[in-house]
Amino acid sequence: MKTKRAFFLEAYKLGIIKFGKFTLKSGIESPFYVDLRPLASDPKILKQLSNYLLEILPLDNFDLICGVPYAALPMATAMSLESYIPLILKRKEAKTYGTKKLIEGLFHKGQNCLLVEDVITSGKSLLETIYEVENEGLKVSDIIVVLDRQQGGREKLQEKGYQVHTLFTISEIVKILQEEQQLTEDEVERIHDFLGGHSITFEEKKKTRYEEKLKNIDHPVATRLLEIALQKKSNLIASADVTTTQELLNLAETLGPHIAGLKTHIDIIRDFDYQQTILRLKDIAEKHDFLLMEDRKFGDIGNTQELQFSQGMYKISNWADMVTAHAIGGTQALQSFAQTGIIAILGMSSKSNLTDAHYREEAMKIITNNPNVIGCVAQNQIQDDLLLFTPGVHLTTADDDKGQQYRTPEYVFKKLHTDFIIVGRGIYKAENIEQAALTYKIKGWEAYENAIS
Ligand code: 5BU
Repeated sequence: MKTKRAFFLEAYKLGIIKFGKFTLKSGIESPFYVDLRPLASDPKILKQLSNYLLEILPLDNFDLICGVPYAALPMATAMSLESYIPLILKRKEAKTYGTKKLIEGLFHKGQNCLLVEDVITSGKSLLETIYEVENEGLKVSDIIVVLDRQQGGREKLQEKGYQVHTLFTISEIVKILQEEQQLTEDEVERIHDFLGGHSITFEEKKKTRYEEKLKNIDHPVATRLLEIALQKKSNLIASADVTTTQELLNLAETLGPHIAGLKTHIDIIRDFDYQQTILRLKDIAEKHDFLLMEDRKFGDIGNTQELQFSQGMYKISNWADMVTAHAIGGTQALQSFAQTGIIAILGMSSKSNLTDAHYREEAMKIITNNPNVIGCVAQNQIQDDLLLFTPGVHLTTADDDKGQQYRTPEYVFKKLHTDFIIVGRGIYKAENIEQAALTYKIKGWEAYENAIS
């Protein structure tokens, strides 16, 4: 069997939990909405689910299985098929004719019946079912629940002496989705406030305008980049992940008028030559007014980084306006880049990376004291006196097969409050690269304007 986490992520794709603003039956506004019924429409998932549920139960204790109508009925049926524990069916309302039975199937008094429920909130509907099942002379000792919304139901039932087993809690799920970068920190905070019984607001903070950022950030490179963005109405940084000088220069020349910056991985150029590659690239950058970001991702001790930055054949210090660097080497290591604008890597876009909330918090402490850090690469909102650069942007959000995860410009501006989108394959792999760059430029700017208004 796959891990519980992997199973959840697959089931999640069926749309069983939604995040946003929902008004519950009680009139309360909730930041999430759960409906596990779609699970029954995927036989493979339903079968797997029943096995996960059976795995956590003391199966020898039960003579019968009964689902709380309706959502748990297919789950109870699947569990019965997998375990050979006989199923009984509880009606929602007693028949008004014939036997007037409330419980259907074969059973006799004194048997112990396992109850199955999809979601437990206050526990009210479960208590009603328990009462009705017990009324038929059956015993209920255990209840299995797929998802505990953590709103007191479990405790209430346990106080009454029932053993409640749960496959997932909402906190567990929120943690998984946050780690998978499916939820922003704002959303997570709101959910925790809600679960903690605190009042919540759904108002989303507006994204800070570039003009405002210009006032808050005084590094000359950041100022220049923001000025270019405003003047060109472009927050697009094209990632030039090509492997020859000619391709790099062609890309720079064609995209130049539409971009605020060009991001390079200079060490992937096969025919690198300082004169031919860099001096010509520099000319094009000047002609079309865009900045150069070398995505070197420095991650060594200070002395080595200094050498990697200024020596060797690339001589990055001579030409890059910005460089990317990990904060992993600590405060002093991050002082290796003279006045070049540092884009510190806080969170990566790839699947199962190690830049979790704790890492980001510690990295932020290192970054904040460095006057040359002008911004971060991150997949979450960051403080207002830094620029946020977000790679992993594509108009279609299907991930690649090497762990890259994509989001749309709309998403990253609205949810992450990004300042600059970094787009690689979405542009340089397009049939018409100029057209693609224009599309990303326009979409990026529209998304920015929507996020600030
Ligand atoms: P893509 O083709 O749009 O997936 O290219 C993204 C570029 O951004 C590529 O050069 C990566 O090296 C770079 N990148 C990234 O994708 N994710 C990250 O977290 C960081 C950099 Br840091």
